[in-house]
Parts: sequence; C-alpha cells; structure tokens
Amino acid sequence: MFSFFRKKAPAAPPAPNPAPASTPSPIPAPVGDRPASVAATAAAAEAPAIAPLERPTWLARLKAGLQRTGSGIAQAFTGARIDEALYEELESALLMADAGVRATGFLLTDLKRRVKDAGATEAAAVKALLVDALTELLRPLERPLEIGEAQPTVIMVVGVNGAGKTTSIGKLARHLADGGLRVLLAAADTFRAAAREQLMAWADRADQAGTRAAGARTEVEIVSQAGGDPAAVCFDAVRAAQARGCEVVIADTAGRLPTQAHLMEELKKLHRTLGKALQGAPHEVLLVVDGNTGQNALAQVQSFDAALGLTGLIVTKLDGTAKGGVLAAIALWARDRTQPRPVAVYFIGVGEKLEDLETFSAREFAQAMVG
Ligand SMILES: Nc1nc2c(ncn2[C@@H]2O[C@H](COP(=O)(O)OP(=O)(O)O)[C@@H](O)[C@H]2O)c(=O)[nH]1
Ligand SMILES: [Mg+2]
Repeated sequence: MFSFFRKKAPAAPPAPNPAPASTPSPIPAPVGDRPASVAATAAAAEAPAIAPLERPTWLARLKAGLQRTGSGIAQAFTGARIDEALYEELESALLMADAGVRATGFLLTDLKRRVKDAGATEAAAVKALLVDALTELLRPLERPLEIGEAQPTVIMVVGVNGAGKTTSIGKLARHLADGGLRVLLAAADTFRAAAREQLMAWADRADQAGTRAAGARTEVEIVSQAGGDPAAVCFDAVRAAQARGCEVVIADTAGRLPTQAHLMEELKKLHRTLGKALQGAPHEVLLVVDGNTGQNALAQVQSFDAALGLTGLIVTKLDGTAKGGVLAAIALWARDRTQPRPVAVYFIGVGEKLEDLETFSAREFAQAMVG
C-alpha cells in the first residue's frame, strides 16, 4: 500500500490548531512490516490520515514482474544438497538478475556465512537465508520520504527520458493531495509540449485507489510556462507555493542522459534556482529509474548523484520484464557512499495506475526476487 506520514514544522508559522506533539507522527501507522513512506511536516494540527488500504494483489504484481528472476533463483534450490554446485547456480542466477559482479559476490559470501552460522543442511533452508541476506542488504534503502520539515518541501525529480518521471510525479502528487496536502507541481519539462497535460491528467484524476481520507482531498496546482525557461518555472513555482501556503512542490524536469554534459549543467542550474527561491531547496532530489535498464541503472544513479547529490530513487516498471537484481547493486553502492545523506528507494512502480506506485519494502522485494 501507499502511505505517508507528516512531521510537524519547526517553529511553525502560527497554526490555527497547534499540534501537541513535535515528533513525527506516522500517517498511517505502518501496516505489517511495511514502513510508512512519506513523512510530512504540516503545520496543520490534525493531519488527515490516508486510510490504509490493503491490496494483496500488489505483492502478486511485483512477484509476477520479477518472476523470471524468482524462477531462476528458485531453480538453484531444486536439488536437496548444499554444495558448490548450488552456489554456482545461485551465482549465475544472481548475475542474470542484473545484480552485477560485486553484489553477487557480496551476497554469496554473506549467504555462506549465514548457512554456516545456522548449521543449515538443506537447500530449502538456504533459500530462506538468501531472502534474509538480500533483505539486510536492501534494508538501508527502505526509508520514508520526509515532507514538511520546510514549508514548502521542494522535491526535484530527474532521470532519463521515458523512465516514468511524469507518471510517478502525477501519482505521488495525487496520493499526497488525497491525503490532504496542498501540492504544487512545477512543469519544468518545457521540452515536451504534452508534459503539462500529462501532469494535469494525474492532478485531476479521481480517487480510484481509495487512498483519500474522508474530506481530505485537495486540488493539485500546476505552474507552467509554454515554451518557457525551466529555471523560471521552478522559481515561480516555489514562490507561488509560499504565497498560497502549499506544503509540497514537485518539479518535473526534462529527461536527459547523464552523458549529455550541457543538459546536466542545466539541471545543476535548476537545482541552484530552487535554492535561490527557497533556502535549503530542493530538499529532495529524486532519480526515477526504469527497473528494466539492468546494470545501466546503477550507472545512472552514480552519474546523477555525482552531479546533483541524490536523496532518493523511484524505481519504475517492476511489473514488466524487470529482473530486480540491480537494486542489490544499488544497495551495495549506497552502503559505501560517503555522502552525509543516504540515498533511499522511496517508491517502486509496478504498473501504470495510481495504486501502482508503492512504498518500497526490503523484505517484500527480497521475497519477490528469490521467488
Ligand atoms: N508498466 C509500467 N509503466 C510505467 C510505469 N511508470 C511509468 N510507466 C510508463 O512509462 C511511460 C513513460 O512514462 P513518463 O512518465 O512519460 O516518463 P518520463 O519521460 O520520465 O516523464 C509511460 O507510458 C508510462 O505510463 C510503471 O511502473 N509500470
Ligand atoms: Mg516526462
């Protein structure tokens, strides 16, 4: 399910009903072992909760999406014995799943240690231990997106063309607005004429997923400028959000390859512009990656991070032919990264509908991948 929680604003502008607690309050409380995924600091005292919605089909979709990986890994466990052949098969399956050489080696070493510690004697037990190893590797990526420490919280969204930026922004905005947050979108992809309309369509979408708390729905606003300068759109959007009391600004940007130096420079300029409009902005720099890009996804993460300092990822299209292993490679990279702020996987996309944007759960993902 999709969920988010709010944090209270620091030294808030006087709110009509001051909240008693100053600590972040989960909205809603995590369900099962799934974490709440977006944290928001709203000045509003009685933050409307997004009604938790159980959708057991969601995990099934992720499993179906990662099926090829799952069956590849599961195949390694068809024998009963724990021997070198089992580890060799697992190695091939992980490599085929796009985990890459490093993460594959890391996972196998960790798995062998777990097998030894547990005194496991059957292949079936090794499978469960692999889920544990993968879960532990992925766990640091499982963190809630924090919204509301600043007013407004400014989120910049970047990525290559077709990764799913606009779609994910639309879904995210709709979910947040259905939960009662005032969201303003900056249509800063001024290259694509239809990008604004695409955002509008999501912004206007009815609450199909049932995520809306009673009476909580707010309208999503959009700032755009036909054929205009993306930096101007971003600047205007933040200023408009301040003037209108919006809690979240999400900036959509034009797709680009990290190898396109001048376009990356433009992205850095957008980043600076947001900071000029509001000190400390953008508070989040999210990279949207297509889960089907395999090991290239890691290269994208590294390049965009070097240019902008990423705070989070949205991994899309995990319902398709994605193999999922690249998340293990990203997790290993993130572990060794020395930036003060860790990178999280805030959401994963498992389809084209509103309810297909989901909170990332390390264990669920590991289970879906191992099959
Ligand atoms: N199957 C599937 N398709 C997706 C997902 N996310 C986005 N898409 C599709 O990917 C295509 C490109 O998305 P778009 O948001 O326009 O990409 P952008 O260029 O990064 O803004 C569209 O057809 C979306 O519907 C997902 O999680 N699953
Ligand atoms: Mg787009």
